[in-house]
Amino acid sequence: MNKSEYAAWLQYAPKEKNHWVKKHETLLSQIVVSNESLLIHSARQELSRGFKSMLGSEPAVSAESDGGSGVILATIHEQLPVDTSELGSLNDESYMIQTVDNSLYLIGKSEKGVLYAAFHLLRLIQQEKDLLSLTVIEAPVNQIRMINHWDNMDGSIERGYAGKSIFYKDYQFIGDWTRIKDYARLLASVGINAVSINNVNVHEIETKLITSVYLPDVAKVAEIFRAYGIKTYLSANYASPIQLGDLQTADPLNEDVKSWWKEKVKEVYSYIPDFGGFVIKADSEHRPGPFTYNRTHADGANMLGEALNPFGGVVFWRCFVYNCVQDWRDRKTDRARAAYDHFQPLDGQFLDNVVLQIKNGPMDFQVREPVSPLFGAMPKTNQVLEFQVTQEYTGQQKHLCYLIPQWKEVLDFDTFAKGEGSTIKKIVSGSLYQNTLSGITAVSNIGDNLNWNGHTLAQANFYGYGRLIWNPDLAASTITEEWIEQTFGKDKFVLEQIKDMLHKSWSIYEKYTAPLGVGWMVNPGHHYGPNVDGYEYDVWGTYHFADWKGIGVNRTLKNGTGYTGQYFKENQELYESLETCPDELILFFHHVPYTHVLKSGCTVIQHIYNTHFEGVDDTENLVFQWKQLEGKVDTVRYEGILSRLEEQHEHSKEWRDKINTYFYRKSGIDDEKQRKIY
Ligand code: GCV
Repeated sequence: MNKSEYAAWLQYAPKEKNHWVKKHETLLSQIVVSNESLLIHSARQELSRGFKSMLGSEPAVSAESDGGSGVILATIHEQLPVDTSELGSLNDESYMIQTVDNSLYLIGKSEKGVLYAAFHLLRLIQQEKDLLSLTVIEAPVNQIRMINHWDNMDGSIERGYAGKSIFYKDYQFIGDWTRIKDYARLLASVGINAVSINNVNVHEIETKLITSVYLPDVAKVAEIFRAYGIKTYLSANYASPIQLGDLQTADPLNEDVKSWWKEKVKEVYSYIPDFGGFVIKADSEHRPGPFTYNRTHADGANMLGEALNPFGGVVFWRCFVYNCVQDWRDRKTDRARAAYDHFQPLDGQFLDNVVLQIKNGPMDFQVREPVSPLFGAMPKTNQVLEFQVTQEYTGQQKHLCYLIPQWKEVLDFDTFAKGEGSTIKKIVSGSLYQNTLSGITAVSNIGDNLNWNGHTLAQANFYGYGRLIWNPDLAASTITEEWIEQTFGKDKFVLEQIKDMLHKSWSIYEKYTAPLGVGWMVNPGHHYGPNVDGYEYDVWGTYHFADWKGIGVNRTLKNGTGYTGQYFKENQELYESLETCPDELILFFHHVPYTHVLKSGCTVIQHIYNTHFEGVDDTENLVFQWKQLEGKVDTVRYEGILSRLEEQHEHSKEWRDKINTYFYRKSGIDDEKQRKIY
């Protein structure tokens, strides 16, 4: 087994006896821990493992310091020679790392803080940072930091590109608890504190996850995650009372339905006392929901909220609700409007333990979309933002597409909901409206491939997601450098090369795929590869409306679908006007002639040609850049990444030629530069 792929960023690579090691080896030779409770035990184990692997010898572990140098683990409740008052106003997951004399104190406000401090220290050691005069104070900005799995119990993963599920096979739990523990280590190391372990499309067998058939195994998984500070959640089938019980209805206002859920929740908690709650996809893409009974989403979510409330459980209610059987001839219905139209009028009607889960954009995780206008538009409702780490529409982990820059753009976006500065990151962290529950969730990109992510460089999206949602103000470059140094070591050239590749990869992917924010243009079903009209005459509401004169969706208030009207005034005006609408979203908001001149000075058609040629040159260059690292990265990872980059380069040509040819044939307009178009 190639350990380097599997270890991801927790490499703990053995160090040369260099200057840094000589300076720090005494400090790292002893761990002092007086109260080794569950999470502190995990922290201590991880430190012992890391120190041993990196420094070559197992650290001594004792309950009391012998007065010598060492790493001391404690919570603020212990007697300490450190002023911990700064943790007073911070939340329970906060911690400090402080050098005092010749020792290093890892102090958590709670046990969980100690665990996070331990992983922070391991990160610093991997990066060979100075530990002899350290003061760190950290608290997560977002309280909910979650991962959603779309794993099915047959072992498949909906939109999974890294093998099969690590949880299930043939409708059973696999029982490879070691792998799940290693997964928990990766999650905790970047501060993830919640995980839902099954697909939001809850099929027949998975509906039984909340029954005695599977709950003992769910409890085992929860036990592993618990030791790493992670709560376990399940996606539940809204129609469970019908499918599992003998009720004829799932009407949320029906007393029998309410009692059924209350009993069901009680049963779940009898197996898992700290169970997190349910993720619900209702009335979405043919899933059952309250609409069947003429009830609202507030009725449906609150009914589950009431059942979970006595146990402290939470309902994540997804807002991905739209008409998925649209007639393509109908130019009025606009899928982008749907979430806002369904949910915004319900503001203030949801219980405190209900959180609306909203995708970052109004459509579906395209390479470029505007930010969903629902954020900030429901001040009295808890909201979490949903990202997609799995690269469904961004190259399926065959193409390199580093998503941290994209997510940062989303988080920094100003909604103007409460005047200037009402950024998405303030809304989802709960600081703008003081919501009781808030944070960020995302669809996982891991599977049972040895390297977890299919593409080893896609590990950076997993790592970066956790780090970014812990603190959305972290610079993308900081996150990237941390990841590279931990994953590939401290070689400067390796660092610069990989960093450069990662940072331009989103833009490269955007160049050779669907242009100017219009999205889609993928093969239906599996969503890999170009197909300009793949969804054009279909039911999904994802159209580009290209004809011989122009392309794009008119979403203006003036004479389009009116979608721009869902934004606060500043953004409404920005998008409404062709003059001010940013180039990269022009076709999302406007239908324009191919000859329309962009702010860049290029016409739309020439932009399409240029970017598609450039994109392919860029993927060729990615291969070239990676080849410079031969001999500097171990062979298995070197070869694995090279073959993915080569595949990306080949496939980008397919994109270039199909898109360019399509638009050349539609428009009849020549490429100014006379390049080869078919
Ligand atoms: C889990 C998109 C994906 C579906 C996914 C859905 C969702 O439509 O293609 O696979 O279903 O989003 O987020 O519920």
